[in-house]
Amino acid sequence: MSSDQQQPRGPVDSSRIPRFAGPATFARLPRLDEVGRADVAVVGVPFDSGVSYRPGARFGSNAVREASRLLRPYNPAQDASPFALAQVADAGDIAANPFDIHEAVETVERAAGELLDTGARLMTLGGDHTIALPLLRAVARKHGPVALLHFDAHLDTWDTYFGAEYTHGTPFRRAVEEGILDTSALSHVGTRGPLYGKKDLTDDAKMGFGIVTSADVMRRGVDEVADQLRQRIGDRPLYVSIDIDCLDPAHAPGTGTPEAGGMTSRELLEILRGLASCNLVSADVVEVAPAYDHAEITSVAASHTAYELTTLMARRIAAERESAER
Ligand SMILES: [Mn+2]
Repeated sequence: MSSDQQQPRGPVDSSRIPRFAGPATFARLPRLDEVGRADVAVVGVPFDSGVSYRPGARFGSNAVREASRLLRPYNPAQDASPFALAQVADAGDIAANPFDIHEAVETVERAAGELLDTGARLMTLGGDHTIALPLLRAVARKHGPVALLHFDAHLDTWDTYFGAEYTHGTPFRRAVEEGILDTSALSHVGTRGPLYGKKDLTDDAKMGFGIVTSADVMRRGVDEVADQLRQRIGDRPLYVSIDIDCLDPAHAPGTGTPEAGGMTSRELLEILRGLASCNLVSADVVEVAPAYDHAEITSVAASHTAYELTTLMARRIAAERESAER
């Protein structure tokens, strides 16, 4: 870090103020308005009007913040201190209209775009999966079509529900139609569970998606899966969208559309750590619905997932800064 660069302001010191005291920003980090600007902005989108089954993900953003109180500043699995490598700050919530999905989608796109314009990468805490579409629109406006790694039990490339184009089961079909994804590098990971018909899969493949099912992860192992994903992504700008229902209900019961036979949280975290060289430009973790949770199992898993993603972004930011100074 060069001398003119201010040392990032890190989390509250938990040896002085207990972890369970004070307001719950993500990982006890400063708010964005306290630090002025951020390299990584953690932003909530408490919106769940796009769900097809159990509602409740509107409470996910703050549940993940609460569960993130126990995150510590050094990440040994990636040998990095993300909050020292880059300024990470909590940007609060985007206030999306719960009664008007079209207006909510516009609001999220605009607010995400404003944060991206400050130079921040986004670590978004949902909210239901509908929000991935406006987030991708904002990211693509900055980076062009992006590679997408989509962790989910479901494909989320269905066309419409009840005639509605914007739902939590349709964001990636809309994104392909809009040309905001790089269709040479699209992957679903953790896919499983019953579908409406085989056509769901053939339609999805036509859009360019590759599928790594949860059974593939178990059979091939996390290292091989991460290697293959990394090769497919290369150095393209990458967006990672994580529906917490990619995890087995044993690891994430608090979600809207659970499916048996999913990945463990250990497998998810290890695959993410295997993406260390990728150019992760922004990410989301969505579909945490705390009312169906037990003992914060789901929000703890989501907070650690967001922590690994934040670490990936902070490492990339530090590496880019270093190469620019050379
Ligand atoms: Mn989803």
